[in-house]
Amino acid sequence: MGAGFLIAKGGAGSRHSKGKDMEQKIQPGVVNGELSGAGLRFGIVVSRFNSFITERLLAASVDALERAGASGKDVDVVHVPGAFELPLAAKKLAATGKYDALIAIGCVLRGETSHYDYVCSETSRGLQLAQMDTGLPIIFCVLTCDTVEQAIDRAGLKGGNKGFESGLAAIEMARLSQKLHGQKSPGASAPASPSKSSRKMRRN
Ligand code: INI
Repeated sequence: MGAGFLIAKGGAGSRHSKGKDMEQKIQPGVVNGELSGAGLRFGIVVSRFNSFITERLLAASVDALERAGASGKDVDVVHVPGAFELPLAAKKLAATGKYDALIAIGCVLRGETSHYDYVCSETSRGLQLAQMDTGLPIIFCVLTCDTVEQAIDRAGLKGGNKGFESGLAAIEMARLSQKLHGQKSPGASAPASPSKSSRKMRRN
């Protein structure tokens, strides 16, 4: 259902403006991804580094998927050593064409050196690149925290659980992708040929 907007034809002060009589209601189309996980397939890539946090995020993520109707048999979990390895594993999973969305789970804690900055920036950049290259939604569930207390808060304590949020985001993006796939204006001309990655990811 579209939200209503009032459009004043001619604009205020225009010589065509005839006040309220000229106001016209239009209903823009709004596209949302529903939160129903039934029948969807998910891949979760999770880092072992700081596993006392990442395993809590993982449990909440799976919980969200299952509560929204996804089946356990449709959820695969892949472990990697650390956050830095998440992008490559995610990209390889995406290339299988088996999944409707992926979730990348990690926890990077600031140390005394600049290592943290490299891991954070390359992990986020790599995951975004993998998502854009493959066209498959990849949910970013990587905590980047200054302290372990901040991470604990976001893995089931004061700040809720970012893992649960990531499960819901994966479902929403999977459903939205299904809807947006192939949508084009009736007047638009077809692209010359679909890219290799979009051909690979095409589903019914
Ligand atoms: N990996 C993490 O997932 N979290 C961290 O906090 C972290 N720190 O601080 O070093 C970390 N480092 C390992 C990195 O992700 C790679 O696994 C490693 O460099 C091997 O490529």
